[in-house]
Amino acid sequence: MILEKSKIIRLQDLSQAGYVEDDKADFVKDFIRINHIYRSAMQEASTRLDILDSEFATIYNHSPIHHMECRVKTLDSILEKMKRKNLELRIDNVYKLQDIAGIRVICNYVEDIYYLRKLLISSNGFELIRESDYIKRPKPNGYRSLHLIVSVPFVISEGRMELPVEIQLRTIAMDMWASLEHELRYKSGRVFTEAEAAELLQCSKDLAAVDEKMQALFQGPGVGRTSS
Ligand code: 0O2
Repeated sequence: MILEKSKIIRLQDLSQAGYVEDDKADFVKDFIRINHIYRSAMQEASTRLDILDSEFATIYNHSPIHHMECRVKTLDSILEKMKRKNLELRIDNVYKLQDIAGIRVICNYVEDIYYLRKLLISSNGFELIRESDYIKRPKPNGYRSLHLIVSVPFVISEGRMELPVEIQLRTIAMDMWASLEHELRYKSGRVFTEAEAAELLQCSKDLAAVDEKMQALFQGPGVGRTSS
């Protein structure tokens, strides 16, 4: 199942939202084009992941992907990130951000994440640009996921293009922690006390232990990924 969080952007939507004004006008028009091409790269990558998932399920009788969520970064979020990175408001600077198109792949088990990684980067045309393994080395706050930036080739009416897509792979347990931590931090604009931060870190460790136990249960004594 692929859930797409962002929708197709039209100039009239951005005009209504008050974006198409003075200094931002040219940038906003170019952004619509950019949104389309990144969406194409994202769809290409999510389709490839979906195919790999089905193939895996056919051979091993186990589907590694629980579900996927896709999004192209919103204009607000791009503007905020460019400001944070001190990038001038020019469209060529948008290409310096490598997470304009993003896919979150929620897997059943930790091992599924590394199987998918291997399948994805050995599949034709997809090149790994950058990797951050926050599963082997979780962030100090407890955040765990495998982040890949992959260069994705695709074809549109003007011809062949290649753009980076950020792929975040995580288990259901890792996703639970990240979603709730994000909800607590952003929605309520909360700054965690030391005790709360320690509690969140402990939750992450507990969930990592659950992931390990579920993986062991899945494999069971003598129950592996046998071909059906
Ligand atoms: P969104 O809307 O989720 O995309 P960057 O800051 O992006 O230049 P880098 O190294 O790419 O640097 O960032 P990082 O930290 O590897 O990964 C950024 C994304 O990972 C975030 O995207 C989150 O989706 C996720 N992430 C990273 N750390 C945490 C965390 O502590 N908690 C949660 N809940 N998610 C995290 P954005 O940019 O927040 O936006």
